[in-house]
Amino acid sequence: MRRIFSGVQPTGNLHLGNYLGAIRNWVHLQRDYEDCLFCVVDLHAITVWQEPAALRASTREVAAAMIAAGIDAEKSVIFNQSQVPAHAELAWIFNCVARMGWLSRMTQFKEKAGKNKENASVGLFAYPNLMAADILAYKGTHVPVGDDQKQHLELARDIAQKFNNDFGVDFFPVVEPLIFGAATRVMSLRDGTKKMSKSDPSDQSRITLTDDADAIARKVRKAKTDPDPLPTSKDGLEGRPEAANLMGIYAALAGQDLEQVIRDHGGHQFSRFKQDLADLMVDRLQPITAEMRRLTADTAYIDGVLRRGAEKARALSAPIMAEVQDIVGFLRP
Ligand code: AQP
Repeated sequence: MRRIFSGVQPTGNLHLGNYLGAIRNWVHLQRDYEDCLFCVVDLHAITVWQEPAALRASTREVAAAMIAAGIDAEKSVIFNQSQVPAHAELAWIFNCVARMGWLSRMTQFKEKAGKNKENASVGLFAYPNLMAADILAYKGTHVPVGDDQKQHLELARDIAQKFNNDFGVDFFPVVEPLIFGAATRVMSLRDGTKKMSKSDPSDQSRITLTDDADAIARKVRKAKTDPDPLPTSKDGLEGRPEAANLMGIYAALAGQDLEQVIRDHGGHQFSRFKQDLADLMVDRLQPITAEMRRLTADTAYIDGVLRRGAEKARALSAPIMAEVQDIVGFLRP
């Protein structure tokens, strides 16, 4: 059985990286895979402080973005993580399977906790165990994510294998990451060596899915570049992270490969290319933004989608969790 699972955190500032690296790929995958679960991972979000009202609003906004981008809410299961107890339950079991050493090597924890590790939440440290539980509570087999999640998925595979070994079972599948598309790692518009991210303090560093056409044009115009014209070959992108990022974004949005973008725009000044890129971005993103706004305002509809999704997700995870309990030795009187 092949089953897709993936998620996005409702932490605000949903951006072009989340769209090109994840959500847009999900839209394509739901055509090929019968079974797709797309989750608004609110339990993950609270590993760093979230204002409760903002968390609720972002949860609806992320669900609206998925639907506006083309996820079919009837065919795929869209839900928020906290409404399915299996996630937290299995995460606890995985807390007891995964080793401290494994989690200590996770680069995302090191980046997010920064110098002040003592003050980071325990949840932030154990985050990858919850991510493994998200997938394996449904025996998910394929996980489409951006490049930054590769290490966490390798850990999910290790956890599944250790669980199977420890209990002498062949129960959890080996999870396959699906990392594809022309923009698996969209970089910041202010620094081509840093990932575009929701938590970057500069709003100029990212294109968000709520930006209007003017904001998109302004941010692209102000994006950091170098003084040279665009390269005329792929080798010419070496050592030019900003050029590589903007050309990669163009390729992903236009549905072209990078070679084509280099053929069409190589030798142009950045000012000209930025105008083309902004026009393309507005053309591709504005219909999604408009639909997302409309859906976000219709809270009854969004809540209905999430409620029905959670019911389906609970039904899918319940028999798997019952088997997990039997394997672990929890008495089910
Ligand atoms: N810059 C990116 N390029 C490509 N894909 C990306 N993703 C995130 N950033 C990029 C992918 O988006 C999906 C959802 O991500 P998430 O909501 O779980 O959060 P994240 O990866 O922590 O996103 P941010 O923006 O980087 O948040 P902060 O600032 O909180 O760290 C994932 O599939 C991810 O790979």
